[in-house]
Amino acid sequence: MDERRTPSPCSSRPSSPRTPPCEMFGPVGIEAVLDQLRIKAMKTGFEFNIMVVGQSGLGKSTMVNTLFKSKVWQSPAPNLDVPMPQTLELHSVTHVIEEKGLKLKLTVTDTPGFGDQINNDKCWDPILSYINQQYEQYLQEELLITRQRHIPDTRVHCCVYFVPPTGHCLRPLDIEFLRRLCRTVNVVPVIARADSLTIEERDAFRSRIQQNLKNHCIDVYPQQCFDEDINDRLLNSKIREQIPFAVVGADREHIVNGRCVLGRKTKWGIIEAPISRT
Ligand SMILES: Nc1nc2c(ncn2[C@@H]2O[C@H](COP(=O)(O)OP(=O)(O)OP(=O)(O)O)[C@@H](O)[C@H]2O)c(=O)[nH]1
Ligand SMILES: [Mg+2]
Repeated sequence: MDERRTPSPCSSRPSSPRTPPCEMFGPVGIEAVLDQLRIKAMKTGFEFNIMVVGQSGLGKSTMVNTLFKSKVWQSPAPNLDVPMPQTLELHSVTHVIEEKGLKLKLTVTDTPGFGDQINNDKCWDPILSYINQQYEQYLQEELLITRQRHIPDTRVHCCVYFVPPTGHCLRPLDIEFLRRLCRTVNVVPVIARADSLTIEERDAFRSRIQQNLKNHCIDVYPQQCFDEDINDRLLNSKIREQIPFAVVGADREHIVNGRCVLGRKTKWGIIEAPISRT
């Protein structure tokens, strides 16, 4: 049988130097969607905004430097041994991180510590109003008829809440703060300056905090709505067991066995920041 095929529109059209031939676009079908999404996500990149909140002196600014292995916040004279200055106003720093072709625009918002006033009533107001302001700004942009193709996202995606390492339980101020914060944003509570607790103290403190969170209906991240399937449920329940995470911040490097490590020097040795250096 003489099998004559109708030439496809692509093959009949002479390909101009600007239009790539059809095969360059790859397969067209449902199975290509994942690849197309991946290519688009690689091109656009991601935005991630973190905020650190907690009482003054708990190591918020230091932790930001530890997490990103860089001086996101600089001391005024980095070469002299000057300690990190107290954070006096809410401010953000943005870095674009690129790894294996994937771009991440990371914004870290440091906040002044609260809780050192005689009257700490409404000390959450400046932080909550900042978070709500970012939602409002984004919404207003989205509502415009001629909106931008890419709306800059300054909404806080994750708020790390520093709990003081008292070893007892959550203080009434933390409970009040967390109750309000959790209604507005994803909260990840952490036990600050965890090097001041022994392992047993830390574990007992963690279970008391978990109980406090439950009793006061404080819904921290990952909330139940993230348990979409059995795998998510398993992973999230493992995370929930570890919450609040114990953290130790350090922004100095030490020489250990000829190796330069970022860590906190204590009487008993150096606690190394567990993220591998790249
Ligand atoms: N022992 C111990 N000290 C820490 C830790 N993290 C930070 N510090 C020290 O605590 C002091 C205060 O740290 P900062 O990072 O400025 O604390 P902050 O929470 O940003 O303080 P404010 O800006 O006042 O809110 C500094 O001397 C840090 O070196 C930690 O994990 N353990
Ligand atoms: Mg600070």
